Amino acid sequence: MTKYQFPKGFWWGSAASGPQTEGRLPNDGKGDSIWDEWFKESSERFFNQVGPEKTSQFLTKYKEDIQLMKATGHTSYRTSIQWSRLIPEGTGAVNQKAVTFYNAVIDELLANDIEPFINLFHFDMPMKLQEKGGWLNRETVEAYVVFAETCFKLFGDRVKKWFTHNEPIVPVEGGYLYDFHYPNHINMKEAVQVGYHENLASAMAIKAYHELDLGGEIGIILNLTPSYPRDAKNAADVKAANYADLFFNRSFLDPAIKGEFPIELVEVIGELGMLPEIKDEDLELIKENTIDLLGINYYQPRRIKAKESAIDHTNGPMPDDYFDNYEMPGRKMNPYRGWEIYEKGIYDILTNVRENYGNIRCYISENGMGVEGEEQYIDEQGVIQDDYRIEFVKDHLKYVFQAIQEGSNVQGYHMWTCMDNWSWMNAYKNRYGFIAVDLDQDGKRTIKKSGHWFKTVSDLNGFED
Ligand code: BGP
Repeated sequence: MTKYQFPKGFWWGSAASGPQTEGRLPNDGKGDSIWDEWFKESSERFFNQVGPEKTSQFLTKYKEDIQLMKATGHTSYRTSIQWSRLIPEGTGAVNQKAVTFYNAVIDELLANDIEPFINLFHFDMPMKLQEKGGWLNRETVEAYVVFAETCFKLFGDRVKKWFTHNEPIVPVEGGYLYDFHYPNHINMKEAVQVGYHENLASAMAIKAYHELDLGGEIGIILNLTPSYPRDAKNAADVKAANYADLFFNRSFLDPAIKGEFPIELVEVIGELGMLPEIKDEDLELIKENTIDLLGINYYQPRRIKAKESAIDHTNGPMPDDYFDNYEMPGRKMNPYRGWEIYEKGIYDILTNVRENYGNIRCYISENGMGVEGEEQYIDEQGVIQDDYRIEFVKDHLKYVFQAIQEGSNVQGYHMWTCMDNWSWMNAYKNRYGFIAVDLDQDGKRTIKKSGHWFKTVSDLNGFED
């Protein structure tokens, strides 16, 4: 027994996504997603102008990579099926090369006792659908359900953990509010419609999955960012934090688990005259098709104070009209990513899910630390001595452990990420992996100290201090 001994069968692994790892090959049949298009249009917006085709070559190196997963103690691994690889136009013909590839990955994982967790949408809208409005257009919802069903039918005999979306609030924020995803609009009314359609698409995919009766589970992966008021005794700060929680967490958490949008959120959007277009039967469908399993991504807390700065009317209403972000003095930072490190946040999320969301089965689906310039920590054996990452994971796992002691229904921990991968606009700036990828040596892989450490944690199902 170790000091922090996790429940038997706890899932140890990591998460990644198709668009961030696979890469492209000539004649692989993949269609463009918004990332391929955006890079073509504006490569200067990507760190060192490295684009999505230069990802970690999982497409060709998956066998080697799965051996490395084994060597780093993985019992499970999450990736996503790229919609634009499987159905290049977004609707219509299925790309048989993609079917062969995903089948091979799934079979290889299972042959190595690593359970595949498969996500369906990881920010990667097929360009053909984006041209018609992407998530703004209800036809995309219908197309997504066909994509989801195609995946369930092709791979559902072996894949027993499915997720409808990864961080669905992020395409809302990035694409329609804060300009870090294509199509780079800043328009809250559109943001609301996009978020609504993602919620609806999720419920419809859940319905389709359950109807197929394939004997697995389906859920959603949410980045739950706890909103802490500057001063818990200051009513205006608390109110502001509540708004941030409604906009960025509960907009997906409530419908996913309770089947309903929070009334306060509906009220505030209604006051703005921005309620989405819905069809009569939608809300009942959302009500009846909730998740089996919740994935929780946690990186950083959100610190909030009452609105003090002037409201910026340039782009019409914005969520930020209701709160200001607060830079807490003395906060611990990851300077590379500019994110606060607050380990207890993971415990607060798990407690919230336990107390207010029926203690639904859940797991930590992402947590991690992106660091720039890790080459400086390479020792004589060529291994990156990333003790800071080990500390980071340990300190979070201790809080996961505490939540379990208090009754949280948390089933596992997945690190972001397995091997260094392409982080959207940040490309390869910050490295997150248990395994280093050397882009100058054809993507050569080397397990970092943290990867070796994680193997011992998985083997012992826990760790000492
Ligand atoms: C999450 C995403 C991942 C991953 C990670 C790291 O929000 O689900 O795709 O990229 O964050 O963040 P970043 O890549 O922005 O540094």
